[in-house]
Amino acid sequence: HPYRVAILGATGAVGTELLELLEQRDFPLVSLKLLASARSAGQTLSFKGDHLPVEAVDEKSFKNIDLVLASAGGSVSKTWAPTAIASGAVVIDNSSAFRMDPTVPLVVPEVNPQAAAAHRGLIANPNCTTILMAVAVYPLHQVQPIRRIVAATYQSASGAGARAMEEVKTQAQAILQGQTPVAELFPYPLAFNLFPHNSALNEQGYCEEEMKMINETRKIFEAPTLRVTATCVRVPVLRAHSEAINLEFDQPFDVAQARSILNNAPGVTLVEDWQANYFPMPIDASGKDDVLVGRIRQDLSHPTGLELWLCGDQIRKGAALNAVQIAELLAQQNLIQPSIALAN
Ligand code: A2P
Ligand code: 11C
Repeated sequence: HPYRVAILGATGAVGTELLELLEQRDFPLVSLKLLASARSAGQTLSFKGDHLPVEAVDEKSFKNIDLVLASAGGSVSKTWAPTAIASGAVVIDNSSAFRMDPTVPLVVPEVNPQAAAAHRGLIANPNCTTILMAVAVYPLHQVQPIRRIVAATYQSASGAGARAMEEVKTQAQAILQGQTPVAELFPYPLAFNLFPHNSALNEQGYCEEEMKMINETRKIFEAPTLRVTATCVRVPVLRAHSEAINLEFDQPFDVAQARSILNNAPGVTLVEDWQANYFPMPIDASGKDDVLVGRIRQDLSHPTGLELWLCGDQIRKGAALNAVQIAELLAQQNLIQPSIALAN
């Protein structure tokens, strides 16, 4: 049963990756429509040897579309997802707009594939940093419930989109030429610098990115009282996010057992060469499907604590790949149907 698919935000960092993954993974489609803003209308993008036109999204864009992969930001999703669903499409949304809506499944296929079946025409793809952490931490949580997670992130420029990556390169060139770097998309120069994640701060001093890690992890794990705290930082890496994660359990967690669990966990590759001091790095994670995990060790400050380090391509597993995996899951279970969207 092949599907009529549309990508909303096709020209963006995640959109172009979606296109590549649909081709590589040979997703069952009969047609592919590329949608973006009016700025991009007339451009073409290549797919399976064809040059497909990019169209400006409008009211008629979702007619005769079965599946929409949306990655054009929260406000664009808020504007267009209802239109797409009303015309019978199932939407997989990469934005944060609907993630915490209790009627919307928030899915990481390695963690909670069962949640997808309850969709009412829309499934949310979690935040990238959250997905990477969930993939690495859930296999341990299944063996022994986690009591508390303390995370620190090192997030690449690509998390802010394709243009943000260009901005860092331009800043680096300026600095190397002895000029003053210009910050436009980011609030401050990122090249040869870093800063706490620049999303909006709440009254308690947490930024949105940190609150996403807290709230989305609880929803995905179906653990509403799980204690999670995070400090999110933007670093001058082009692609792939890194995270230092401290886990606290009720009972001591044997390090060898944790290593063996993660060595067999879906979506995880263990990268640990203790002799060579070689562990996951963003350059190794870039372009890879798996989350790279290493430096698994006993927390010396806590008898039931574990430390680990991970890197993951947040455009891929953190966004586009996770969305395509959700689409594959829906296709396998015959859950891409207008009847489902419209009946609810
Ligand atoms: P466009 O290239 O026409 O601006 P990124 O996350 O890399 O910045 O990409 C954002 C994606 O969302 C791009 O494909 C962008 O298209 C698209 N987009 C941004 N604003 C709109 C809009 N108002 N309507 C449709 N697509 C949009
Ligand atoms: C970043 N993770 O790296 C963010 C961007 O919730 O989808 C993506 C925000 C989101 O800045």
